[in-house]
Amino acid sequence: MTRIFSGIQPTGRKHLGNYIGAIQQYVAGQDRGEAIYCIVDLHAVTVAYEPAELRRRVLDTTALLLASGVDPARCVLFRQSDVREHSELTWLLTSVTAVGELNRMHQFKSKSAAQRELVGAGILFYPVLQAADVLAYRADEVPVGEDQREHIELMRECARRYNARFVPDGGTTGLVVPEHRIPAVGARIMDLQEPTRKMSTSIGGDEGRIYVLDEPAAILKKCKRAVTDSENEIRVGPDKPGVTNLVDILAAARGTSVEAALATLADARGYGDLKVAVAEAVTDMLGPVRERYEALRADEDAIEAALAAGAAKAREIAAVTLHDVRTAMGVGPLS
Ligand code: AQP
Repeated sequence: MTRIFSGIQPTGRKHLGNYIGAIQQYVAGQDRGEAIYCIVDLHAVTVAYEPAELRRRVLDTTALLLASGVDPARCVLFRQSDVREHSELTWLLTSVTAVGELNRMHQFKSKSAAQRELVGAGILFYPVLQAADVLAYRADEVPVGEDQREHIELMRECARRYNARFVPDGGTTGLVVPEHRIPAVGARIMDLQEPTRKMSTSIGGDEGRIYVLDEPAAILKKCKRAVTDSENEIRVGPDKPGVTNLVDILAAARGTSVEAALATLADARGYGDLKVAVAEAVTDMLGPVRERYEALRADEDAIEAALAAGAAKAREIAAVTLHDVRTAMGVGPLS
């Protein structure tokens, strides 16, 4: 059975890009294979943060996943720091990771430039931790948005190098080289105010991003104010980033192709109609999530219990990989 792994940060409020690029795929993954999802609190400490807020955000993000349809009965859902094997494997994988590759990562460049006081080494090592997250489970597939392509390529290279160096006979104790799985539509949702840049948690203002928990009125307002162009012609293409983004969002929210979404707009009177259609489709998609969220978030004991049960299952899998890696690398006694 295909093993699927993905991690999501407990930072900030999740936006439409996170929902379409990642969370929707998590829900679908539960029907396609053995799905393992984790809230990556160790990744969140690589930039400035508040400890009490981090703990709260983990619960927020877990409740959001549950409200979206991630079901602990059908997947393994846990908090990254509860499974110590991630940290240990990160260190071991540094032996097969080139510092030059880490230096070249776009996210490292942009996030280190954005730090005001301290550029922590964690920003540089972030992709190694991400590699350890996935490789610890010998996952076949990683459902994430287009922006993670570079990081997935790096983890694939880590796994290949590890196998070549430490499991040269190609035996079953090696690491699995995972595949990147990006959604057919909506792999890169753009900012509504600056449609040449991806919708992001850390860059841009609230008016450019729709939050998963936004009320319908806020969604409509943001869609109506979305930046388009002066043509009033509904078509997609690189010369029309604003309209292309809106049509992409419409297609992803309705679960159709871009062509099908465009066909339904044949009678539209212009961008006004397009924007209202987008707002309606997004509201229909996110409304049920928002309605379920409050009740789920209120029961912190239930969230913690679900995370603890998930961590126990995750640890069982990761411990086997760590045993193999330690043995192959000559770390610790033979067992
Ligand atoms: N604009 C996007 N379109 C499609 N997918 C996206 N993702 C992020 N932005 C878009 C996908 O969302 C997942 C969750 O990412 P995360 O919460 O773990 O990480 P993040 O990097 O903090 O989220 P952001 O919004 O991308 O924050 P910034 O811009 O601050 O780094 C990932 O699978 C990602 O591909």
